[in-house]
This record gives sequence, C-alpha cells and structure tokens, in this order.
Amino acid sequence: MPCYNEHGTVSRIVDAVLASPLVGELIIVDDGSADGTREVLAGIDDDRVQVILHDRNLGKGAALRTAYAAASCPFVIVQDADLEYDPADYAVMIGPLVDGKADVVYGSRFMGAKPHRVLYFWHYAGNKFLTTVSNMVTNLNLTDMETCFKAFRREVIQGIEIEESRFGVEPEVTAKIARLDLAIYEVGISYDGRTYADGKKIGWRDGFRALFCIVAYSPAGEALRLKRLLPRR
Ligand SMILES: Nc1nc2c(ncn2[C@@H]2O[C@H](COP(=O)(O)OP(=O)(O)OP(=O)(O)O)[C@@H](O)[C@H]2O)c(=O)[nH]1
Ligand SMILES: [Mg+2]
Repeated sequence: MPCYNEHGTVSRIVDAVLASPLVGELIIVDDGSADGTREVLAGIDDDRVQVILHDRNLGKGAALRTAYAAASCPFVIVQDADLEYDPADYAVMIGPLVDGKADVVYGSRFMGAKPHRVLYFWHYAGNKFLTTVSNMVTNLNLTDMETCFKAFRREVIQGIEIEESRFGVEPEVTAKIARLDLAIYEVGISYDGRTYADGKKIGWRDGFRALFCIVAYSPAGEALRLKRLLPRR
C-alpha cells in the first residue's frame, strides 16, 4: 500500500484490507506524509502489518519499489490508500493466479457488472487514450493500463526493476511485463473514484509523462535510450 497524505482514508482502508481472509501480509510504505497519516500508521496493531517510512516524498513508483522488495507472500497486489479500490475484489483478482493460469492480473475499471462511480469524462478519455497507445506499443489488449489493481506472482514483480518513481510506474511495469513471456489476465472490478475535493492528486502532467513512458519503455524506446530525455523527478 503506497501511502501519501491519506489521513482521511488510511485507517478505513487498512481495516478493510485486514478484514480480507486472503491477506497474509500488508506492507504500507508511507511516502513522506505530513498530514497525520504517520500517526495513524503508528497506531496499527496487527502482526500482518509492516510499515516502512520514506524520509521524504518520492512518489508512488518509489513507494511500490520499496514495497515489492519487502514482499514475501506468493501473490502481491497493489492497494492504494484511498477508498477507490475495494479489497472485496481480491478474490476475483487473485483467482487466475491461484488457478495457475496467470502470472499477472489487471483489475479493469472499464469491464464487468460491478458498480463504477460516474466521474470525469476527460479522465476516462485520458485513460482510454493512454491504454490504447500502450496497447499499440505492447500488442496487449488491455482495457485499463492505468489501474491501481495489479496483481502479480511475487517472483514476477520482484524480477522487474522499477525505474519510474512517480505515476510513470504504471506504463513502465506494463511495458516490462509485456516483453516477458507471461500469461496476463484482466478481471472486472468495482471503482469508487474520488473527486479532487476528496483528495485526488493525479493531474494532466502525470498524463503527459505516462505517454512519454509508454514510448520510452518500449523496446524501440529502450534501444534509443529515450529515458535520458525524461526529466528526473
Ligand atoms: N499523488 C501521490 N500519491 C502517492 C505518492 N506516493 C504514494 N502515493 C500513493 O499512491 C496512491 C495513488 O495516488 P492517488 O493520488 O490516489 O492517484 P489517483 O489519481 O487516485 O490515481 P488512481 O487511483 O490510479 O486513479 C495513493 O495511495 C497515494 O497515497 C505521491 O508522491 N503522490
Ligand atoms: Mg487513487
């Protein structure tokens, strides 16, 4: 669980995660929060929880890099610290991994019969655009590349070097798994999107960087070392 300034939601989402019988461990990486989140984390009393603190804010990708390295259970899933993604969906996410069919499962906000909160059209269009460009480069047919709900066999994600420290991690990981000989599945999940008033932080700059990352982490982009052109953040 990457976590940055989520004081309003972190306690509820941690409770919901720990209520799932499928959770063997919960690794929370606090990414330099300064809004009281750390105090909430310090109060958690559960043997399954490991809290790791970043001294300063480094970004979601950096938080995931830290968390993946610490994981020890056979299957790993990313759970954001807001309430947009529901731990009740873990069973459907983990199903293809447990069945031995999948190495990676993406939870799609654009598939299935589960409830999806209706929110910003331009976010939806941006997501669809980024997913489409990513698919053109990777030749995968995903419906939701940017989803937070990505589940992996632990060896798969620990075998990938995460270079993007912020939201560019989503296209980076997608590009890197696409190059490996893996079985990738998608399942429909529910989505309770939050508004900017509720604390949503992603913005249009993240979208531009995601677009660049799709190209930079493609085989051609890697060969041309396009990453050099990315401003470091
Ligand atoms: N925005 C942001 N989030 C971070 C950072 N480090 C860790 N996170 C966590 O990463 C997760 C995703 O960030 P959000 O701000 O929820 O991003 P979002 O716009 O909701 O994106 P989606 O949930 O993928 O739609 C949350 O759990 C954050 O707390 C950071 O530096 N910035
Ligand atoms: Mg979110």
